[in-house]
Amino acid sequence: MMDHYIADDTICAISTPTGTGGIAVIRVSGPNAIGIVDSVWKGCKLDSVKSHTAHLGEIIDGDNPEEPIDQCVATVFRSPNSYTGEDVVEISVHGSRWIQRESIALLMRAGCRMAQPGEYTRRAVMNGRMDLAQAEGVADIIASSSRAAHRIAMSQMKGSISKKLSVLREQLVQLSVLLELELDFSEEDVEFADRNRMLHIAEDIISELQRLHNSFRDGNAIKEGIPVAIIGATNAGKSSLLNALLDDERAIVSDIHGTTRDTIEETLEIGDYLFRFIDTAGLRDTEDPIEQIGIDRSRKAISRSVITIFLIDATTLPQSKLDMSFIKDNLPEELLNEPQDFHSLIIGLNKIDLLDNYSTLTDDSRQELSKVNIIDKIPLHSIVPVSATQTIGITHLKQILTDIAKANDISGTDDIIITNLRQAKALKNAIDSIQPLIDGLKNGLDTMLVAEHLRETISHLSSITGTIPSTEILNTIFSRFCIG
Ligand SMILES: Nc1nc2c(ncn2[C@@H]2O[C@H](COP(=O)(O)OP(=O)(O)OP(=O)(O)O)[C@@H](O)[C@H]2O)c(=O)[nH]1
Ligand SMILES: [Mg+2]
Repeated sequence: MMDHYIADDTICAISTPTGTGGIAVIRVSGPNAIGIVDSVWKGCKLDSVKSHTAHLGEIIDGDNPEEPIDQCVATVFRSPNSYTGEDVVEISVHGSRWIQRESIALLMRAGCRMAQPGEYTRRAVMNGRMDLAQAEGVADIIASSSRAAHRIAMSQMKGSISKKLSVLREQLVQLSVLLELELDFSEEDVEFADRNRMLHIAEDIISELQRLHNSFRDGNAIKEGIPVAIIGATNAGKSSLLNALLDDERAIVSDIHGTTRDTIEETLEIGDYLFRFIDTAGLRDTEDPIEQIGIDRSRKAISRSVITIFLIDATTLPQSKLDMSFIKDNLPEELLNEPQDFHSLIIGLNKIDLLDNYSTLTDDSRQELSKVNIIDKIPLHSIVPVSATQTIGITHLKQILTDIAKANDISGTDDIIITNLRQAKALKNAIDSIQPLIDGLKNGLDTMLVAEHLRETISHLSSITGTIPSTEILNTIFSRFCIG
């Protein structure tokens, strides 16, 4: 079992980013952590100090005791009250590359092994300091690049998903115990678990699991960047818009129609959110098979996006006036066929620097927008006049994007959110195995089979928090860590 995991070696690594810094932290963890650091330490004997205390001293190479490597602070955490659950010493050295390199080399000569990515957290899981979902939260916190992503990861690290699932799991375990009893007394034809009550509980649980599973799309968008597809006809200025948003010459721009052949993705943090912009190949009829592949990818990008910017070259508008029926006629079919619950549509009118009636166009868009807020079931959020090359209206467009993100933000609610593919898959498996349980209960299925479905559901739920983690699951999760 996990609580009895004892590593036989002591690991060390630099836990701060590579490079030079004011301070670098070297973390040493394992059964011999304190002894090993003591053997290279000049100062008070760390073996005799209290847990959770910090001590000034020097790191000394025994072969060259006259020349200390650094003056530094060692903080001692005794097992089991440390991050890993083992004895841990954290040494804060001055952050020169030389000091970091020499200190690690010295610790390794004294008996440490270099830690693998994620090994500290892995040991924490093995020692029951946290469960797998929490460990995934740690990886997400280290990787989080926006406030919203950080908020979700924090809640996961503190165990919100684990608590929720353990309540659901506990209910199922109790039912399972009753069913097993029934099976033991099968000859006597007794019913310990009231079938109606079971059905009730199973239905409550499946709807909760479904809610959690549905949160994955939004949760993952917050973590990986909210996907925003930029689509439209060739030469509308899509790549120019991407460059203007990023303030970088990322995509090739030219007046040749069909310049962008493949989708280009770039992330950008705006306000509290991370967005993932997808520049696409311009939509047009083409004989060119390569261009056709690109266009197919553009259409797919629509279905992967949460926000779609449909960009129109405003100089192609009839009489350069905003004409909603013209826009509607030119909307790509894929957008109209998409399930609309996730989509917000922004219509961008580009190249307004080339128009004389730029201000009337702006007024028209405001007026049209107040009349139309839905085009064929797609919620039309805004009509924005911009100039990608003259960077007019870009700040406004960014504001609109964060407004949409904020309006749909689930990270600030108390609801628990799944952001992790492994967890989403396990939830799906649990849902798939609880459904036949529900059907079975309705149709008076044999106790033996009901019990089997129940066991399967419990095992899928357990795999999320890793009540019984397999080596394979552990390896997959910790291979995602770069540090920690
Ligand atoms: N005057 C003006 N020209 C623009 C603006 N935006 C883009 N252009 C020009 O329009 C041409 C096409 O721009 P792109 O960004 O390559 O257009 P695209 O939509 O990516 O085109 P494809 O990749 O072929 O689908 C280029 O010559 C740009 O310089 C703008 O706001 N004003
Ligand atoms: Mg392009």
